[in-house]
Amino acid sequence: MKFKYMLPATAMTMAIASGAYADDSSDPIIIPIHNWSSQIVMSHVVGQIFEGMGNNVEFVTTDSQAVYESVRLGDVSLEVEVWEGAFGASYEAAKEKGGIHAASKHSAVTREDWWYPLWTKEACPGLPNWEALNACAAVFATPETGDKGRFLGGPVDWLKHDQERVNALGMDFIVVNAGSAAALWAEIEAAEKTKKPIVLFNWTPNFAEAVWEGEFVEFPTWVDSCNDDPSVGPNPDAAYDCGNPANGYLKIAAWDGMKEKWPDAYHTLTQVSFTNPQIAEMAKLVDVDEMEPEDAAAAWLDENKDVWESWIQ
Ligand code: TMO
Repeated sequence: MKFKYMLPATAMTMAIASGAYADDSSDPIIIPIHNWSSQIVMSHVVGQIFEGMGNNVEFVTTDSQAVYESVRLGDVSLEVEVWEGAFGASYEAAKEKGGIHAASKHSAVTREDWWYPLWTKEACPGLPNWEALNACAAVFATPETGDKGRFLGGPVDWLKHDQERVNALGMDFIVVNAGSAAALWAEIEAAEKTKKPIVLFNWTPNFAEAVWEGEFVEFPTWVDSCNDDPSVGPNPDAAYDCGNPANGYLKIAAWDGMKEKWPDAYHTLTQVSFTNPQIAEMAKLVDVDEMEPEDAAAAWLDENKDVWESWIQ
């Protein structure tokens, strides 16, 4: 990997001066990267900390669901953002097979769900209630969706099961998936010009909350087995009839073999924990300030030494 950005100087100096970190294998720690900004920046933040400790690091772009099988098999070493709503099921399935565990849990509390910018409420005053949203479905109709409302979902690999939810709750909506996270932001920006009502997928922590005031749609409350057990949730005959967790976890997953192969990097990974504002800031550096993820990570590390320096043994 190219060293085109500044390494965290303090960690680097410490490693050289103390001769520490010799326990770690010189094989690269492989960090997977996905398709939303905070995950990409955070991956580089953690990677640059490891590099500062003298480790080799490689980044690979991977599917955000299949990655849990890759971590389990040791093909990639870790995953910095395991969102309960989007990836809880894939993570748990891999964990059950063995080879992957949670090395840390961020202090951030997460939510991923249907969301609207606040101006949408004028056209649909019963919001945020989902039944009120459904009564307003026609407000969200487009040529593409006929007389049904259009819900703009995230990229398909986030696997939100939105169409299943629409079916299970008998909603008059059609789900259209965006090709990228950037397409979601472009859609809000375009709607803002005329204050057009829209409903789309969004999440927190994210940069968006500092840019557009908005609210999540309140669906039937999430219950753990809602997506597996039809009898759970308001529709006794269908799964996927709940909202996503409103207070979801955000974990860091690691390959079980990491502890033995890179014990010092692993120890540091177990210390990593970010807050909602810290994660929103990482996304903002890319999505608002238009920095390259590597540069955003270097800038974040430079500004926040008090947060991460103590994570290095
Ligand atoms: C997986 N995501 C945070 C984009 O919802």
